Amino acid sequence: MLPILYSYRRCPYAMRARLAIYAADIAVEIREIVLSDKPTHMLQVSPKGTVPVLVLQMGQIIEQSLDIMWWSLQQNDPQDWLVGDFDRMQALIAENDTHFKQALDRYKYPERYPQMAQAKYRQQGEVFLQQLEVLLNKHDYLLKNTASLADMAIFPFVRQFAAVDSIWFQASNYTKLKIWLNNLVNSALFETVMKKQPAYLG
Ligand SMILES: N[C@@H](CCC(=O)N[C@@H](CS)C(=O)NCC(=O)O)C(=O)O
Repeated sequence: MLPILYSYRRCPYAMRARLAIYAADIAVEIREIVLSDKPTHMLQVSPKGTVPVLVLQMGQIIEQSLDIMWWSLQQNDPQDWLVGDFDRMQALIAENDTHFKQALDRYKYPERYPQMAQAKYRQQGEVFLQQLEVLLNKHDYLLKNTASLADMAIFPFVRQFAAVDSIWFQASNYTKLKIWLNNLVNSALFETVMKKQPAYLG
């Protein structure tokens, strides 16, 4: 039996888990869940009810996307995603997962957060985009000239941010960020992890 990955195609956390699993060339059974009808087995092994969840053969459960990335790359890291300044990778990912993700949710669903105008939420998110642009002026990826864990953990979220108003994003001055995002989104690896899967109802 293969390890099982409970996943959701469009979830950026699940995307980054799949990116690491495929990069590490680990065979898994992908179970594409329906968020409104989660499989019983998934909820039994991980009652918090979020994807991704990785169930290993010995019954071990890994239920945070970053832990899944970390576990996968420790098995096999052919593209050297873990090579580099680990503290900086973690700091960037932490910024993504807190302030940037919060701004992204508000920018994406302004009707749920009527306290401020959508443009304000975009400005909040742009603080992070500016930080990334500075780094990408120094090298092709965030920490070096090849991708690291930080790029792979972050770009699915920047992709969502860019897609909220793609005309605005394409017209923006984030020159290097646009190239970076374009390369990652059009990579063979991303194409592979975004292949459609039939829904698993369990
Ligand atoms: N901290 C978690 C966050 C995962 C998460 O929030 N996933 C969302 C989908 S993008 C989810 O499963 N939400 C549950 C729901 O919508 O019912 C991780 O890194 O894996």
